[in-house]
Amino acid sequence: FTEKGVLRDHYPFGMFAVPQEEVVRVHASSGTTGKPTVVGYTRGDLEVWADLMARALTMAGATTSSVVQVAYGYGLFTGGLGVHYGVERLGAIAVPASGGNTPRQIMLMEDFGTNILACTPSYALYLAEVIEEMGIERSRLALEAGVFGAEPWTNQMRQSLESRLQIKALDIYGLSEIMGPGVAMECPHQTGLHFFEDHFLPEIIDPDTGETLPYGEKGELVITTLTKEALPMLRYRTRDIAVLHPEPCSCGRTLVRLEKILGRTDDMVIIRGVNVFPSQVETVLLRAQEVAPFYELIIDRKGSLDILEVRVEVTECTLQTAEIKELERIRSRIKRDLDSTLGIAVEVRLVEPRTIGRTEGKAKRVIDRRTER
Ligand code: DLL
Repeated sequence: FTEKGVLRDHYPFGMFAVPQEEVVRVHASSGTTGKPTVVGYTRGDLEVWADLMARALTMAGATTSSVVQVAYGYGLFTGGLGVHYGVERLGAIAVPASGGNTPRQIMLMEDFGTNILACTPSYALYLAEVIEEMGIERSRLALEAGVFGAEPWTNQMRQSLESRLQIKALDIYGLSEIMGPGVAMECPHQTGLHFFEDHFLPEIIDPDTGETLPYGEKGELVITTLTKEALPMLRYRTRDIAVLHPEPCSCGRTLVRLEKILGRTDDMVIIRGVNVFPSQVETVLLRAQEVAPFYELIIDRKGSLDILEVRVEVTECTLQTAEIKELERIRSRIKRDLDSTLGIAVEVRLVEPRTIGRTEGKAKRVIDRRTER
């Protein structure tokens, strides 16, 4: 296996497999501690990347007449430039909005007739909220599909985004170490992400033993690049938890399908010995009509006991109509639902609308106070 640490150990360019003259671009992902992880591309790598991103956008329905607003961050992050060159390769119009300045994003969407929005699902949710607040009628927008990725999101979040934005919300997967966005992409049938096996070989392993698992079993995704030049990877351990399905999709594609990523092994929190993924919490919260999909998990320690508190915003409508007794009923119903889904007792706190931070990029939903001390 190749582990993430190897790139850090050979920071910045030590793992490049070609002479430096052949490298034409670098990207980097911000590590939580210290130096970032740096990745490099030859001209050939950038060609393949643009092709694969064009393929991914085509799966979302983009054509040469589409307008694609790229609201992933431009810069060292692979999201912005990665998607951007795919849009140009396809021949659609790229709107390099980058992340942030939300009212302006919405103005561009309306004025340019944006058909496809590419950003993180948490930013899409924030955009949806601001569109509603600005009172913009949906008929003034030409949005058809969203190409959402870079962080885990659940099918419940998909339903929420699809109904609020009235679009088809599709999942795109990728990681800097392998390329960036465009390693796997969902088609409108939404039965898993088609893994671009002509360039990347996926495997699922048991993260504890390293043993390869058969199709259909849940484990850590491991990827080998087949065509990368500057930074080839052999059996790279992504730390993402997923399942692969070999049956062809009803869209006709035969590429193996990656089930929606459950989360990262490093995002998994262990509370009193039980493994909890933020996505499991999201699934439960989004079933409740009275709360908004803005939430965070706060982990703390009382004495020797770990406590998980889930904070979730109530909707404006709930706040205006529900009495205190009713709010308490909502809270305890959500708590019961979380307790039984997660298998541990959690504390639930309902908070006022707009009190949980919004994000323009990847959401940070877990606050671990145990490590902050
Ligand atoms: O997030 C590349 C990307 C950009 C993908 C835009 C999709 C769209 P990194 O910053 O290196 O690269 O982070 C990679 O993000 O290992 C996963 O844990 C997570 N991730 C990426 N896409 C998804 C997804 C980009 N669709 C890490 N679902 C990966 C769940 C995702 N997690």
